[in-house]
Amino acid sequence: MIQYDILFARHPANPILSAKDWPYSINSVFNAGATLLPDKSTLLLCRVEDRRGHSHLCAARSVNGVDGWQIDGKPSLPADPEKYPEELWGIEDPRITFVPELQKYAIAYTSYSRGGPGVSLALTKDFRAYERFGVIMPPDDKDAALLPRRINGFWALIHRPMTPLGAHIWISYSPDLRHWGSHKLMLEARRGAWWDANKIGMSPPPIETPRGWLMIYHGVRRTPSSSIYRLGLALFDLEQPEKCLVRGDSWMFAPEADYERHGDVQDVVFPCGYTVDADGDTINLYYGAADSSIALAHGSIRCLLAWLDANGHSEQAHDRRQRQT
Ligand code: BMA
Repeated sequence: MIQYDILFARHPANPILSAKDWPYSINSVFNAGATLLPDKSTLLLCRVEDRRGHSHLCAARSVNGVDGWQIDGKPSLPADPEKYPEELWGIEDPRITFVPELQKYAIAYTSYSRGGPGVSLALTKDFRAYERFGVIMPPDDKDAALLPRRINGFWALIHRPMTPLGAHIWISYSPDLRHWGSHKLMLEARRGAWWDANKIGMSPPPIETPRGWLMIYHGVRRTPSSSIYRLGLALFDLEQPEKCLVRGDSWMFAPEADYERHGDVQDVVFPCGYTVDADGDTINLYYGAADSSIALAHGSIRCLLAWLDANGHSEQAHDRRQRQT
């Protein structure tokens, strides 16, 4: 008998996209950014790894977001190391945010440079032409997304720099999307035996709800044989997003299905995007499975918030408990 809440139900057609669906030769496709287009069709900007091991981004479009994908016949956003040397070893893990003020989609992605992964930014209106900003957060940094609107007049970027103390989630602010500062720690990896000890990162861009920014984040548990990538939830203040209101104790989604447990990298579920249905509640989460394919799971924003209330604590309460134990 299952004794835990199922917040995301896997689609029976999973995995919905894999290398065999691709119109050109690739190794694998996973970790896709997602958005709805003006005609309400779904666009996935997929991380595609070629048979050198380098990644590029390729757009796939579908009317129902499940099947009938129209996949670009060649890389939609290839790495361009001639102009952007930081893209030498490819570009990975895009997160898409539609920005109403700009009437453009912002794509934050990982550039794999000689110095490690950094965060790059591009804008697009149609996922055909892209305006590249280059690196906005130098290595070692990744797992980034732009918030869809300014906070107190400034653009806000969530990202995950590596520090000697661990891999924690930060937020930074900018007047123009190019110059970034006011860096603030947003969510810390826990320590010890926790499922999200030592290394966490934002997964898809946060979901704006009336109660706050709802974030799905990944926690990496290192085991003697490998790592397990699982997903948890946290809620942040709408106008002061570095302030965590509630954080879930346990993970709420983890590798269980065969396509999540086995592949190029075992035991990985890694969502970079979602769409929300017209009801404003149903969330369609697109996630990379075992760095080998793209899978889909459905949830409810209302249920995610209710689960946090029942299974979460404020960060202050958490700090207190850490001190007591
Ligand atoms: C992370 C990222 C993801 C990848 C995951 C598991 O660090 O690089 O792109 O899916 O590792 O390999």
